[in-house]
Amino acid sequence: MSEYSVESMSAAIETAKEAAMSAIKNTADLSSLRALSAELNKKDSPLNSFKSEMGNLSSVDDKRAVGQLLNAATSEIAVALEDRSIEFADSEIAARIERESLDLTELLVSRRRGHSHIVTQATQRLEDVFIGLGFQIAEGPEVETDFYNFEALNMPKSHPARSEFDTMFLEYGETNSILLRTHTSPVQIRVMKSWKPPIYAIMPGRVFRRDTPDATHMPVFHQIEGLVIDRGITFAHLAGTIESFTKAFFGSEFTSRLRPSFFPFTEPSAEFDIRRADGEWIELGGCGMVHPNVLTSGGIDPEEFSGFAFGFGIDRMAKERHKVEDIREMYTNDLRFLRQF
Ligand code: FA5
Repeated sequence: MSEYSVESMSAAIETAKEAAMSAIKNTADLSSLRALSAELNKKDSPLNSFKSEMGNLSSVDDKRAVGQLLNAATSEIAVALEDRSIEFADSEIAARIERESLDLTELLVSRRRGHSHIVTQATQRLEDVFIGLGFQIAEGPEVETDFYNFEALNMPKSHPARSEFDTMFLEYGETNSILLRTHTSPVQIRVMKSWKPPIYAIMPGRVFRRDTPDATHMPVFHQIEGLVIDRGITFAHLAGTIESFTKAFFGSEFTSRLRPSFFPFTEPSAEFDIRRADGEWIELGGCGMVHPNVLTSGGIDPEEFSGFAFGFGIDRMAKERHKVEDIREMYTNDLRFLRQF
């Protein structure tokens, strides 16, 4: 058999075709398929080189037979290249859909944002209202000395009013000299000692008493103290300030009244009540004209200056504003309760 017989060329064409077909099958991606396609279509590729070798066959019939075989192999390879390229395009589209798909039913767990407790909210609102009326904010320590909590507020050791403020003493220094403050009034003295009149101050903070918890009492609660010291301050200024505050904080349907009362550190003294839209009166705090002895304790000359002071229970204000039945509910840390506000 000569080198260029129909049989030998057919076998070689078949081998070259099989090699091309398996190379096409093994391509990993579109770019390697493109490179392989360029390789197979090169002039000197194994299959293409058979075209020139065909000329060496002796008979026309042999040339025709090998030519048909070559055309069939070439078109089979072209079809395989096309099919493989469609396969790559399809899987590329599928991967892209997978990559870019948006699941609109997916629930993202977002972090829940907390908010301030209603007593903090009330304190901040009170501060805003009083700042609007021209007051400045001051603060004092929760652990106080007997001097600031009682003595300087015209309550000497034997004063019966001290029993109303029975509190927790700390085992520190002289016996019964350091205590958890029973009201925010000691901050009045601290402000008088460090500021110069005219003084328009509010002093919010936490206070402590040996009170048994009930619907309107807590052993730890919050007050906001007010202090005004200036020349020519009268009880009318006190009443006017309290009425403007009531309307600004609770709304225009609320009104206030002052009832005669007694505090050792104010003279005259009054209780401050507000009237709700349903006609009920609620006690919110005490107030009065600053006692001359208190002005003196604070280093202010009572002959030159006069002033008024007030102290409100913030917890009770928050309770009223949000119509909470029982003050204890605000401190049980029940999220179902707290999330309402
Ligand atoms: C005082 O504490 C005075 N320092 C107020 C004052 C300041 C008078 C300046 C004059 C001049 P009283 O003990 O009444 O006063 O308390 C004031 C307010 O705190 C009460 O009206 C009430 O709203 C609130 N309060 C008192 N005890 C409790 C308690 N256990 N729980 C919640 N709120 C309370």
